[in-house]
Amino acid sequence: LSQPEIDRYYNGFCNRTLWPLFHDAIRAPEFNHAWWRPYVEVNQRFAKAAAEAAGHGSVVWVHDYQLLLVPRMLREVRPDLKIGFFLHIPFPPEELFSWLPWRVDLLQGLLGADLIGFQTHSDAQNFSRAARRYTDTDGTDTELHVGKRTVRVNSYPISIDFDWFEERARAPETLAETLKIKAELGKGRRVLLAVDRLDYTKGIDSRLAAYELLLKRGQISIDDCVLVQIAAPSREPVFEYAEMRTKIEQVVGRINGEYSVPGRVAVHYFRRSFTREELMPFYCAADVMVVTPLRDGMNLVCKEYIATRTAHTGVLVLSEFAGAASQLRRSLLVNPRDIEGMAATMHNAMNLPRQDAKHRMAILRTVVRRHDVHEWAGIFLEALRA
Ligand code: ADQ
Repeated sequence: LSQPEIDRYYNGFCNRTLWPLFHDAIRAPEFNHAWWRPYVEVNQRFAKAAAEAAGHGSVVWVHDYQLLLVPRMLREVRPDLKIGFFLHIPFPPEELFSWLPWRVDLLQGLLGADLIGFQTHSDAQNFSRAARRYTDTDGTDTELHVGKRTVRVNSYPISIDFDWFEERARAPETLAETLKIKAELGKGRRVLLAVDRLDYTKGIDSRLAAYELLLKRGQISIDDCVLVQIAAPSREPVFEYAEMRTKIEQVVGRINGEYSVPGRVAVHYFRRSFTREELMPFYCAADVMVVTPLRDGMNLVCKEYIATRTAHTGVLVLSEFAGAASQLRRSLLVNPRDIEGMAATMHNAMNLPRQDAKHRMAILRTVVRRHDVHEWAGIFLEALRA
């Protein structure tokens, strides 16, 4: 991609129009007509490359909101292909989707696929409703008729490589690193952990506010707990991201300014990328994992945490607005817009009776182990080939 394409296609249409709109319009989406042409052109480039690479009658699997037009473009030149599409982010309800000046083009783009997969049942339903409303498609929520073709629509909740995380959690080097991190964070302090891309959908500021409230009320003290926030830099050229970063860093500064003492900070904040291997000992050291997005397609961080809990210890606090919430019912579910409620649940998580915590974690582990990423890919591709 050229720099103007990165500005208009990627930072513009993908990340200032589609991303906020598809995440409940948490930030106001921009509808800039100068971004549409580059979006079409880049999608055309991907479609052309795929058309050239794919063998006769083969399967092509297109991923995510950056390529919504590719299925149709590809079908026009290669009707012999089996085309699948998977959306990693939520599909918005009709009331929001209808804001898009290009709504018909985007729906028709997707309807070029044979099978369209979403993270959750309600995402799939939102799409089918929008397709029936704005295109001349009819059918049910799971089968749409487009001319003589049938397009299947379903939910396929994405997952992780459970075995990799579990094995890695048991590795001696991870155990050694975990003990080291625990000692450095302070013996006897319970560790609350949060791991996100620095994105306004992830609810980082609300989580910090809830933690600050607990400190302020004296319900917790820095002697008995510490919050570790790992935040990977993301989409920095986009204004809303830079703005959010400043805000979060101010809040972290304020909390630490107020509550830290020499050798004991209230919030450890890391704004850099960690590899999977580097994240492991943090997952293993965490007594409570706090995953509180305002909206998230699925969220894999919570599943990774669960996979590392080989002794069934640890408690997951999870937002109701993460796709993962519909699978992980035994986590402690929170509404991230309810700071009081979230503070209460975080407090509860830190004090959950051991037996209750173990019971919940055992069930969560069964779910993630059974529904891992291999199952996800297998089921989707099998359905596509059928
Ligand atoms: P993301 O919004 O990027 O993905 P998420 O699922 O939480 O969100 O994370 C994806 C991967 O990034 C995970 O493996 C995680 O460990 C890693 N990651 C996150 N923060 C990190 C950090 N600070 N440092 C290092 N690694 C970090 C989109 C959707 C999600 C959906 C995924 C997959 O927004 O809802 O779950 O795609 O479909």
